[in-house]
Amino acid sequence: MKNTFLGFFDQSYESLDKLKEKNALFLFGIPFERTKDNKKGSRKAPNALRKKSLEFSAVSTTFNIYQNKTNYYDIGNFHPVKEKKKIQKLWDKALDLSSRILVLGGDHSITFDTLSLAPWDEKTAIIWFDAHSDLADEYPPGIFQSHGTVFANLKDKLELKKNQMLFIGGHAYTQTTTEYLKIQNQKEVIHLPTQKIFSNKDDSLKVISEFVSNFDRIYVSIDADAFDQAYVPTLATMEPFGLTPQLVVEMLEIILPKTKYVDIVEFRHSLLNRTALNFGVGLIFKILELWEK
Ligand SMILES: [Mn+2]
Repeated sequence: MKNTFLGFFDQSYESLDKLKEKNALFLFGIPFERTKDNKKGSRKAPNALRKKSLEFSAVSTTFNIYQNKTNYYDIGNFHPVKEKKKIQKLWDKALDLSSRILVLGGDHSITFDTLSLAPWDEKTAIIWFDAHSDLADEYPPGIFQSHGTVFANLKDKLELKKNQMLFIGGHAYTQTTTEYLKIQNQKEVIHLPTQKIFSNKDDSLKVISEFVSNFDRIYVSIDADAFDQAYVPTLATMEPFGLTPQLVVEMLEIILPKTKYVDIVEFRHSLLNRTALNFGVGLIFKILELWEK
């Protein structure tokens, strides 16, 4: 028996065919960590976030999940490789019902599993928040599919152009040199570094608005390490000098109206420190609130 995210209807994958109402939101988890060196617990996040959500009310002065026009469904968890066909069917269903998808990772490699099955054309773009660009060709050395190679893999497989890829929040001293070279001078993707957002917010928001205006459909991936370590102190790769939640909300306000998919990944917690989980749940409710506007 799974916990269902607060305010979501517990919908089994098997009964998905019966759904006919449009404007739904399908939430599902991918409790999966791909590479051995990174098996530090983000696979526990989908169920831990659901459980943590039960401590919230899902109602605030600006949002009430029980009075929204969206139909919220929690479809459960899927294995990204063994249950690929089910994830594909969820995309088909979302398209069919003009609906959105919200995914709980897992490590960042799961974004490749979900978005390589998504519908793409030249009016589709991806925006990711991350301390690192995740554009390595191999990470760790010899491994070609991991949390460090997601966007290099997606760019290759889907033949995405530079102007379809906006990377927000890079700043970490732990990224690889290959990654760094790829984002230097906006070489392979468009990059909005954290420091630029802090020092010139208005210009940065303008870059985002202009990017968004070029597309009909946007997919968003949020790595918890884009936020400053103070907000997510138990991550496998927590980083200092990261983004603040308020800045990310301001950026999401611009991005979310055209967004059909969001994933939040790498939300690792420990038994003694559940700050990241509490923050993750709050972030999810904030996303739902902004989607409702
Ligand atoms: Mn990442």
